[in-house]
Amino acid sequence: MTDTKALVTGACGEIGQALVQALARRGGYHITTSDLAPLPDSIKKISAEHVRGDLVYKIKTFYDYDFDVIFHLAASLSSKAEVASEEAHRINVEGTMQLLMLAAYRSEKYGKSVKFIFPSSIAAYGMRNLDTKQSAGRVKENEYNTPQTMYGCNKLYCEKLGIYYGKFFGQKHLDENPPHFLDFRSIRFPGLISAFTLPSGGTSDYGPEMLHAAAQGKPYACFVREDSKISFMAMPDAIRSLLMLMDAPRANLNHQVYNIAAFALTAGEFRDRALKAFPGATISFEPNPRRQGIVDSWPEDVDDSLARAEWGWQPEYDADRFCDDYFLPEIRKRYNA
Ligand code: AKB
Repeated sequence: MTDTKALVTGACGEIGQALVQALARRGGYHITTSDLAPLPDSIKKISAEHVRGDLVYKIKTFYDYDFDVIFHLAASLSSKAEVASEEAHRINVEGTMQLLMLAAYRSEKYGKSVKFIFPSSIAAYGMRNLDTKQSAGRVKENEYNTPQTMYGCNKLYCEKLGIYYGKFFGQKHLDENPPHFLDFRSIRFPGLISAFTLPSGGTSDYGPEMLHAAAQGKPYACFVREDSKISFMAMPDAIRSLLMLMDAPRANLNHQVYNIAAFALTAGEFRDRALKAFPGATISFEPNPRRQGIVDSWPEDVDDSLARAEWGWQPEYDADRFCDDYFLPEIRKRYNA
């Protein structure tokens, strides 16, 4: 059997590194990576080829490749996108658009649907104010689609673009013998926490930053209020969800965009967990108005019943298991804490 040909963009990021390692552990994948940065040691030996540079300008390179599946992870995250909005639009929207066109072209021309796996985000939601956020509870995919950030607008629009290229491109669905469309599948991720890498440029970063700082005995000033609440997930669950969605038979999927959830915590609850594990930790709260505004606009939690029903999603790590079975054992090894 020939290997599945996979492209992973944004391969040097947190999800990228963990995903490339997971594909290699599974075996049977020929992995091409792309990123602005050179490959880190963690995945250097796994990538068959690394295309370095801005996707918008590098896209021509990929027209000669025959990918079965594309994981398009490259993105400028929410906090960074607010200070460099034009650059964020280029990376998040134009880069995605170029790759969708490539996948749509190849799907149609070679009669084989390319799978396009797109990580969207809880940033696609926009809660009008704190009262709405608190009363909304677990939000469904089609509710509160009024993002208040550049990144959220980019993610929501790219979901729509993916659905367009996957179902309606050129309005050819009217044909009697429809051509092969690209197979677009997207997950709205909560904040992700890895024991091995640290995020940068995001707004949910306070969760992982606080825990990593506590483990290293470094003081941490959290940039959101203690009562700020959003949903989070352990990185291994996030990677498992991407693989599960890739593997799901198309016939089982009635939607293109799925929420997934694991545990929702306030920043204060993060602090309590950090102090329990590392009693000497120094954690303070010094809210930054811009980043606070972003977190206040995201829902407290999401309803992931569609993902559970259609492709069997279930997180392995709730807040306790995340701490006890994943994060703390790994982080203690890493920092000798
Ligand atoms: C961010 O904070 O920008 C990301 C996200 C929630 O999509 N981690």
